[in-house]
Amino acid sequence: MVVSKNKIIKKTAAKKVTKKTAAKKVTKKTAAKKVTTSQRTKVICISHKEDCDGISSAALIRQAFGGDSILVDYPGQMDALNQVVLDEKLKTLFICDLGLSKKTQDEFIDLMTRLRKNKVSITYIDHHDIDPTVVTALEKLKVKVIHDINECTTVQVYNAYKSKLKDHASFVAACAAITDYMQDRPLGSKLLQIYDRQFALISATVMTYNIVGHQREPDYLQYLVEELADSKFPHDIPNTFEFAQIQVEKLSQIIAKVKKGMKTMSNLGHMEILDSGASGAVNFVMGLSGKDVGVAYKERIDHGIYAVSVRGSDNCKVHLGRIVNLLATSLGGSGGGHDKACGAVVPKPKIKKFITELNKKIK
Ligand SMILES: [Mn+2]
Repeated sequence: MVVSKNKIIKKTAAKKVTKKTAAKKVTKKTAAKKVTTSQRTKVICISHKEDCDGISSAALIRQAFGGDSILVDYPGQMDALNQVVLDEKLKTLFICDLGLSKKTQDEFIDLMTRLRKNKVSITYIDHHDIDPTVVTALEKLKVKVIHDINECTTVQVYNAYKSKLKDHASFVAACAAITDYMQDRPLGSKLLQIYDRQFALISATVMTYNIVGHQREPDYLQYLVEELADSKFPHDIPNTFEFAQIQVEKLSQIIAKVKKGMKTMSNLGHMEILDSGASGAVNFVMGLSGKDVGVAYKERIDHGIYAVSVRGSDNCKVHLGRIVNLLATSLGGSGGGHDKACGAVVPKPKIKKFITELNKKIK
């Protein structure tokens, strides 16, 4: 109870711009106090921790609704959901920027069913390819589904909850659109137009490098969510530009390593990555291989799997996310994503098969 009280006070402090908002908060606070006997008061947002879109979605949900963020990667997604199902204080749940795959969708629906039985209000906001039967099942459960494959998640959060957000939220959303390659979409492009393009590009890029470079520091990622929710520009968060410079230097070393270690098949370039993230190297693998598809994979020794990143060039005409979803699932893993950018989790012994089969399926 103390925790949620603090949260409410914080929220009020952060939002004291208008009298109207302040008045609203006070009523909420009283309401929260009264229901100490009944249980559910918590707002939680589970969001993707690996990129600017996920972190920014969590930040805008926090600005609009308060509450706490749980930041996860794809392998940790279901663990987090299984945890919140047990949370007897949970009242409102947002799930952002976390696509579902053939492997995870049934369990996801099952978890949503359990949460809905406990009257938890759920909103699922995402832009990854989704099986239409999953949307139908979620809507039947009265899970609010905000889903558009044409706009990044943060832009959709912004669009849905504009009235609860500050003006600065449009900048956070524009940056997320840039990093998800979706700044040319109807809503994303409008948001970017509000700001100077170069200013938005450098902000989005610095943000991305700070997120990617701090994947093993959950407290720092939480701090970024809080700062963005507090309407900070990336350059106003201490040391972000200095940190980005370090990341840029690391990337230039990855270029050199990819040039040496990359291998090619008829339709793709691929490489096992040892000392950086697969997603940071995959664009270089594609670009430097001269092929229209690049695959980078990194072993997760603790999980017995490979984390795989796949990218397609503008010339790539197949939907990589769908192909990878089916292929990874058939090999006992999972995966999915967009037409030209997607990922997979593949059991360690199946990685060779994954690559040769992918090479066959994309010609
Ligand atoms: Mn996204």
